[in-house]
Amino acid sequence: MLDDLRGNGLILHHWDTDGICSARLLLGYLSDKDLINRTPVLGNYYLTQRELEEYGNFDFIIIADMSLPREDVLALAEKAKIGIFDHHLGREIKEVFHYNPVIKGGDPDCYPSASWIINSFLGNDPNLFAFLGVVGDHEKRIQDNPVFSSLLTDFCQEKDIRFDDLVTMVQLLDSNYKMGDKKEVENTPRFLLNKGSPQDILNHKEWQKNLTDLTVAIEKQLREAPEEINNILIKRMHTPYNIISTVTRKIFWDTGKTTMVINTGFFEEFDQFYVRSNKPLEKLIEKGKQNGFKCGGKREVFGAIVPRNKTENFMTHVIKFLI
Ligand SMILES: [Mn+2]
Repeated sequence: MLDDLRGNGLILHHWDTDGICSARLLLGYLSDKDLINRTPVLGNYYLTQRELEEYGNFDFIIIADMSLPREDVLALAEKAKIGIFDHHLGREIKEVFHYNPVIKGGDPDCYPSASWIINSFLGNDPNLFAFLGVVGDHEKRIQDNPVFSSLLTDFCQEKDIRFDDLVTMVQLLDSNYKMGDKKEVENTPRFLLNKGSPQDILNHKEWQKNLTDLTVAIEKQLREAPEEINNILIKRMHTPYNIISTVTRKIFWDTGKTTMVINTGFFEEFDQFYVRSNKPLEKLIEKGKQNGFKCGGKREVFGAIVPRNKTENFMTHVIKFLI
């Protein structure tokens, strides 16, 4: 798919470390092409009407680490040749090149990030960007993955970096979307193309400042304990920072209990909704999509953007599913 692309190209990628590293790897491989990279409106797992129009004139579009709605992909495919590289759950979109081993039945443990999938597809040896995407999506939990924990240990030894440094790099790369800085998210893949050493990332002054501010905001949320209904922890918060996935992870990993977080402070008219559970969430994702909600996720994660007046009702349905 990547070897016969012509004309103007666009990479549409997730705003997190995995998405950024996926874009970095693709930009490197396609360095002779006329190519830009963009991320959707931060927090949106779909494209707005405006974005669909803006992206309607490219010859090819590569979507990385995002499970965009089928109708959005097909709208883009009217003009552009499309390639999707992803590891999120969902249905295969047969009309385009859709490379996602997980939806074809592959074991998610063997495909822990889009960056890993893309790097293998490109025929590269494992490298910093492939591993950063993996650490980004799993953090310390990746050390429980038998295959990848030993790959990571070997990589760290060979490059003389510590696993904790990889985690810090992820936090720095993720700091831009959490601050709501879409432009900087979009600048980062090219920054990594030109200055992509661990030190370049670790010593980036603006990202370090972001991290300090975010740590304060996250700790503030974690200080107020969640309520508990039927063994499910429910945390409501009102913050302008895009920290819902981080807050959910922390509560879930600290308690081991199914965790639901609602943030009413990020969007104007919508609430952010996020669940982490030991229970498989595939069916919940499917149900949400059938009911017309903007939602998605992976086996252990469910995220949705819900119109404010529907949030309470939506929450009741999700709790019913979870207990
Ligand atoms: Mn990912």
